[in-house]
Amino acid sequence: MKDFYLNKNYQFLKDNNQKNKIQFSKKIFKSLNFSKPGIIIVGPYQGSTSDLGSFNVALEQLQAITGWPVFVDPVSGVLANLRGLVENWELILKKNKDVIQCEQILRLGPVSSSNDLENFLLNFEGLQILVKENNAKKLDPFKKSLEYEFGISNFVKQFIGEFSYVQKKRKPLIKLVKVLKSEDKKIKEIINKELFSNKEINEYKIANYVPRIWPKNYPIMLSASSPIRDWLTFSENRTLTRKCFSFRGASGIDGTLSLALGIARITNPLLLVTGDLALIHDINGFLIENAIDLNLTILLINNNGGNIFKNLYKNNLDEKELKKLFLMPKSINWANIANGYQVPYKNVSDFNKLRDAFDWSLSMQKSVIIKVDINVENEMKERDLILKKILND
Ligand SMILES: Cc1ncc(C[n+]2csc(CCOP(=O)(O)OP(=O)(O)O)c2C)c(N)n1
Repeated sequence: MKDFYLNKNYQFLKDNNQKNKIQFSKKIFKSLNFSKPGIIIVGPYQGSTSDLGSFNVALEQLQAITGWPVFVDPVSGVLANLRGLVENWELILKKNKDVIQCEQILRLGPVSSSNDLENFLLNFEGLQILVKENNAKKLDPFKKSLEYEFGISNFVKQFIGEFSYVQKKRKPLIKLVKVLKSEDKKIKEIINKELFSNKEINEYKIANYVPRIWPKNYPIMLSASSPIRDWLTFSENRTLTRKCFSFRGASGIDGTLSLALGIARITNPLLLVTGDLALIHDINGFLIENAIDLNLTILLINNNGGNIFKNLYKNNLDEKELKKLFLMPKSINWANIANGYQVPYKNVSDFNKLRDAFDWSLSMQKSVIIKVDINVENEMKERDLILKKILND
């Protein structure tokens, strides 16, 4: 009797749900107007690895028939040769989001970890459509979008089916791309000039420089906290030539080393870029079977604690509160820690030496730690300076 009712309930819900979904999809298709300007924003890729190829094919088709600009996350899985990519899109949003004149946004996947993007999406008055890779859960934290859960490949298939031949033809890039590319170029010039005016290592410089010197088809994993945010702001899409991994949100900083070691078992040589708290939190990952023999280079950004909070909360908390609650600085002897786990270790103080250290680690073909110490005061000063230059240009 109980089974009968459960079964009946389930059937009932399923039918109704499916009907709603079909109607909803049609509503989505009708609301978008591909002959008007729009943008495509791609967040971290959450689909299955085996679907990544078709994901990129569908995205390429969508871009071709719209001519829209594309903003992508470092871990979006998008290929570097996609037409319409804007490199410094987050800095453009920070500088002047009003250059983005359009009434529709097509979003793929979750929102990237960017306050500027969040503000932009929150205040955007036009239509937002969010395409999820086979994910039935609500994904839009701002609740401003229509969500489509069957993935971009199905979205494009259904869409193209509804289109006339003329609408399906490849379009030239829309005017907005030109506007954004010219902003992009100005920012690029400042980054190139300022970033390498001295050889001192800073965190935001790492985000721009490391993907230039780590071979461009070798994978990278970015830990949560500053690395994923800095790479979004400063890496200028240089992660897109390779596989790039990260995890964020609820997963936080736990399991950083273990995840990197797991990835390195499948694809290597892998570079893990991590903060000091994230690495120490999961340092026992080295005790997992043959971990130290895996081909993993760990770039340890030692800024003595959770420095992200200094950037996020510098206006909300005083120094003492910040230190006690968030920075949690530790006196760690990293050479001894590395030695304890039998992991080769190097401390590096400038970008030339970092390049040499990568060569050294690649020749080792084992887990190694390369530590760079960050002068936090200097980092914050230089970061403010370069941002000012970009925003006032
Ligand atoms: C398991 C877990 N605990 C706590 C947090 C909160 N948290 C977010 S970032 C962060 C600091 C990370 O510090 P670090 O790895 O040194 O990177 P940095 O902030 O210096 O870039 C902390 C503690 C979290 N995300 N996950």
